[in-house]
Amino acid sequence: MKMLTKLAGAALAVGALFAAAPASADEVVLRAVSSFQQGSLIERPFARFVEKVNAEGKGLVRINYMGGPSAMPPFEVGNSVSSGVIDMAFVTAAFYTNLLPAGDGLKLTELSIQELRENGGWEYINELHNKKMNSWYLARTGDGNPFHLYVNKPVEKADLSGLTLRVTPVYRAFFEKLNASSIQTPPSEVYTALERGVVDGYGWPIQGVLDLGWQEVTKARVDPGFYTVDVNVLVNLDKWKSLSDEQREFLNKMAIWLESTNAENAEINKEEAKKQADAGMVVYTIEGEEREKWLDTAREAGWEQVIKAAPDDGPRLRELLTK
Ligand code: 173
Repeated sequence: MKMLTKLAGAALAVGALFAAAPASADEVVLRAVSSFQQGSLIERPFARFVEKVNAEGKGLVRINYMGGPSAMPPFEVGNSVSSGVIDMAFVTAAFYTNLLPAGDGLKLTELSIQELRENGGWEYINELHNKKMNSWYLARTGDGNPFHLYVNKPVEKADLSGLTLRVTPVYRAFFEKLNASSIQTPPSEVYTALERGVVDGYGWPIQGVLDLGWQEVTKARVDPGFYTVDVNVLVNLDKWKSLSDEQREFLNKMAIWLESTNAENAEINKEEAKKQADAGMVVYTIEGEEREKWLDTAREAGWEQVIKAAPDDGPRLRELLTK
């Protein structure tokens, strides 16, 4: 909370400095925070979004991008957008399961966000965010970017006995179902946990390992990947309602553009896999029946955790998100 207070203080100071600047009376300024490190691959879509909004929204909407995990602990970002400490958040649902337990299911989607906007899935997800965390579900990034297990000990089968793994809610049910022990940490603690041998591996998407320097302390990636990254743009609901129709339409147009950039992930994934290999990381590929078991366990343990945590909302979410 100390950091939050400092952040709010800094915002006020900056606000005071520019109070006399000639801002258009109709321009709204949205204070935004990312739960992922600025300049990293996971964060890049949001950085591009902010740039585009600020370039094209002059006089209408401006995003004041206040920072990433050094400005606010990632597991606090959901609380902050919900309460209105910030107006906009770039955050994965795994970091706000305290507010929206069903959000854990977003990683389990088998449909793209474009398809979910067609089949009513987006509407339902938005309704859950409105009701449970006072937020508008503006956009989803991450489609086409799967999660993987990364390890420093050999993994040949769908069995993780004897391994202690760093998790978030994304991976916990799956890894534990395959007999791993788990420790939850934010991304900022992964490097040290590996370096000290506190964990034998961790879950993370195909993208971004090298941004964080983890290739230095990681032997191998386990294939296949599983699930789909969801990193979402949320807007505090009171703030969203206070915007004009024109401002909301503009932000929706920007959101659709942001979601269209998900199509770039296939290419980025290839580049990332190559960079990991160039850095000396090897790949353990689980094959045949074990591969089926790996993927089935991921899916079933994932939904089981969602439905247990959100018995009212989980089943409907599963209907809308799966084929
Ligand atoms: O921290 C994590 O491993 C995690 O849950 C996550 C979620 C989305 C994107 C990247 C990481």
